[in-house]
Amino acid sequence: MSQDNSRKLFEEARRIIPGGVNSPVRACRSVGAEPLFIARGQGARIWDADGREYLDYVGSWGPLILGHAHPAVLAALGETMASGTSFGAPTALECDMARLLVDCVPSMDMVRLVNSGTEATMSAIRLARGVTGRSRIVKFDGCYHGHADSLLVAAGSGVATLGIPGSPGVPEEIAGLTLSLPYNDLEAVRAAFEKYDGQIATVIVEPVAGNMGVVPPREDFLPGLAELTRTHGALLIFDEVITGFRLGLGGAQARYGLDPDLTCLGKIIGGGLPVGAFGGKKAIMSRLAPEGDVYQAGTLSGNPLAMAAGRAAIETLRADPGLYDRLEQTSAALAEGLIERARKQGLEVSGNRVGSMSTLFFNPGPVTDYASALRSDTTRYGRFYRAMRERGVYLAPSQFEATMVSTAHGLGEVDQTLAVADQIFKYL
Ligand code: KE4
Repeated sequence: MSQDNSRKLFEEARRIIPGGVNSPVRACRSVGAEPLFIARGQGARIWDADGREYLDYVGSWGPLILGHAHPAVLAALGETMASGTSFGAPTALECDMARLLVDCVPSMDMVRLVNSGTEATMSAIRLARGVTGRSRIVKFDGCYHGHADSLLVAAGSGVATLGIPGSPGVPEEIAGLTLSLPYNDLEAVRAAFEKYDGQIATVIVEPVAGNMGVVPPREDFLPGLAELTRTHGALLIFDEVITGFRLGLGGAQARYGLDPDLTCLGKIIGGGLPVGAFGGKKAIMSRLAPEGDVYQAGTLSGNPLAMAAGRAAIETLRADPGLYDRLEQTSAALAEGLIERARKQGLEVSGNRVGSMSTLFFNPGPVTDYASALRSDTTRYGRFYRAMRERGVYLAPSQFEATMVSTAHGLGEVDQTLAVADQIFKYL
């Protein structure tokens, strides 16, 4: 079938929106394709502007753990918008959402709502710097925490070498305050604290990495970060924008039994509407204005529509005790099925999965950090992406993202996906 409408829309978009998209990865450049313009979604499926149907494994990059247009979310939005869309004043909905988050996320005593994951991590970093009086921060290669200047930093030339700007426009003075270290490398973190002792405000980490493809933490990694930050008077920030409510109601911190000082959330907690949140211990969060002196603000923070959609999504997740087990089964069937079929055709692949987030790497593996992830055959991934999309399966347009399964996907969708992949692996 033609893709005339998507192509026409893309031509129009490129004249008035940089690259024709409002977020770079959507341009599909790394997989040698043009973006599809999506017209609608329902459950596990989306339809493009030319009416073609796809099984969707992007899920809006994570928010749609319940699938598209979930009835509970739509009902909550309809009911709420009838009373108006924004007031710039506190609402009971914000108390409901804050209560849900502090009840579900073990480390949270208090929480502040914002409008994106970037705002959440940027604000958490500022709070950690304000509370500790220190300026340096530690992040990890391959982890993405949004596009705030301090976090758009590439690794320095060697381990424990100060960061270099990851983008034009990020001043060296800012990038130079960030250390980017290899994920899963506790020795590198230990060395950084020894070299910059007393200067590091915080370590921010994706407790399960999702932005270099899925990379789980080594067993000692997260507990080691907790111990090192505690010993050196730095704060530990878990960026759970992806893993929050994805890996369970308590996210990765509940799954691995850790107690970070601050946690950043996003995606799922907005039910598909713009949202972010950061929260943690009362003694830390109380330093935020207007109670404290660390400034942070937002016109639409706690927006009623995002709160209503997020509350409906979280309450739906909480109401079904078997939900995460079913997600686990569906995701395991998909991830293991893809690896098995690819290897049967002689392809060198490996895979990582935690809960309902997984990545098939065109890489013999194991993929344990960014350096090993970068050894993947991204050209072959591009061929895989394009062939799957032509046959109605919509994957992330990058080897370095996560395949997201929703509650709307079942073993029927998995079988359909594996049958398509099987045909493609034969000639990939
Ligand atoms: P946003 O500002 O895009 O809402 O969130 C930034 C962010 C923070 N932390 C983590 C762990 C994240 O994964 C993200 C954003 N995720 C990417 C995809 N992996 C968003 C996709 C995009 O940039 O268009």
